[in-house]
Amino acid sequence: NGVAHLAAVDLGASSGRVMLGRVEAGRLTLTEAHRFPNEPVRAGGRLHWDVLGLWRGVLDGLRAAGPVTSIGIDSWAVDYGLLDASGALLGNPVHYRDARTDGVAERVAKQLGEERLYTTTGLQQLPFNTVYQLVAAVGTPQLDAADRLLLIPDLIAYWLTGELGAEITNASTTQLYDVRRRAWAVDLMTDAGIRSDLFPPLREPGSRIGPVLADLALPGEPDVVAVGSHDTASAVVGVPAAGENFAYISCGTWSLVGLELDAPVLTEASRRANFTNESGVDGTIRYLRNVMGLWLLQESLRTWGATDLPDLLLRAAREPAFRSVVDPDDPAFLPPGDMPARIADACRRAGEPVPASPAATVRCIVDSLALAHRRAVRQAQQLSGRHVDVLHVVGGGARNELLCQLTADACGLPVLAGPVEATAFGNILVQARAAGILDGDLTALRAVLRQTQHIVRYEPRGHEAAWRAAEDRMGG
Ligand code: ADP
Ligand code: LRH
Repeated sequence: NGVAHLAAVDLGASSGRVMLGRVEAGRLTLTEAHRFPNEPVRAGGRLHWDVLGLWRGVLDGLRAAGPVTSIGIDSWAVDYGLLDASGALLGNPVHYRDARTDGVAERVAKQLGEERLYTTTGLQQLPFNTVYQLVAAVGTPQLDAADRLLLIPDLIAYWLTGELGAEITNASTTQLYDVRRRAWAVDLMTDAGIRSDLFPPLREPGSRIGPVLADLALPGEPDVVAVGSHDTASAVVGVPAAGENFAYISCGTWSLVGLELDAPVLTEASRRANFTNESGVDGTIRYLRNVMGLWLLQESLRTWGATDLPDLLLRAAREPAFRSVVDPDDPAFLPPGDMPARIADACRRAGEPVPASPAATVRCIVDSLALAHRRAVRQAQQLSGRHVDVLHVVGGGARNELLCQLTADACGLPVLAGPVEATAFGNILVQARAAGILDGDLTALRAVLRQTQHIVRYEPRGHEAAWRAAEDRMGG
């Protein structure tokens, strides 16, 4: 009857959701079938993901979604589960914010060479890249016993279908993937002391993974289809851009700030600025920087036991601008903990006034994030030679009016905010094209979103000199 139902499983660092997409006559609507919290668990001195809790949420969501033709899965990057030779999961996946990688990146980068790492993989140095997690685990009984490594969305796909594979957009975040050859970087693995036989064959977004196992008894006997399984890859597909000259911020737990390019930028200047070249859908490159993002706010709310974010943001909007600014990318902010205290410390160290209330702390976070967005948007343009005239903000942060307006002001660009669920949209769009229900390139897929999604526009209000002065105070 011309109506297709497709399910997107989207596991974010703060919540997981199963979204039901309905495609009819070139229009796409999305409804939430199920949402569940994603709360890390500390056990035996390690921070873990509750992967079985997430799996239960996925199954509950897929049952609630009803019969679908296909299912696509995406999640946060870099983390993995290990399987033994019988396919059993060995232990609980470790969270990328766990301390086991402390100091490892520096050591490995020195051993392998920072330039070689960058020109091979194109990846920014983040302490938790998969390569560093694996080097930290070398010699452990668990890694010795492992037969296969599956990144989180590939693990969920394995449990749904029994098929092993590694989808390329997420494989590209391991720092063990050759961005130009589009293949596993086997030499790097060997030189880092990591067994290359752990890694399953690569698969492309849009390829069919397999039918859902019958014993799961999901409605509609769906297939699982590979999508941009890195959530940021799907989010970028879900950016409702009209042309090429746009920048984006996928704004959730992280702010992923950058451009969509046709080819990686592997220059020395790009490496020094710590810009990443992650592989995207249709051979594109996500040229971006990780900015610490709304994690700063999430951890502050957790510390305060506060729940009313909209009210806090209203109060923050009435606080004076730029009273205190910090560099959000300070590594001190990476691990879980008392974020307001760390922000106060950072202010003290930099000679900035210490925020005296939760509203003042929130204002400091939002001002500082807007400044970090400005820095990254400008650097991305300089380093790539691509000029942009509009900035799309997608993800949960698109609901943060203060952040969107200040980001427009800081960047001197109009901000187009929404959709909040860009990742699920990008996931569904790639499935719909694989099923032959939609066709065309990314611009054509994005046109479907522009027809149906409510996008809020924020105009930049000027004050360039004040933003420049605040950026100087942020340092970094
Ligand atoms: P992730 O995929 O990393 O889990 P999301 O894209 O779901 O993240 O975004 C979550 C963030 O969205 C929250 O940390 C919060 O800051 C922001 N957010 C959610 N709801 C609102 C709201 N009503 N107003 C402002 N911000 C919101
Ligand atoms: C966002 C994200 C980001 C990665 C981080 C680990 O959810 O996938 O792109 O850098 O998580």
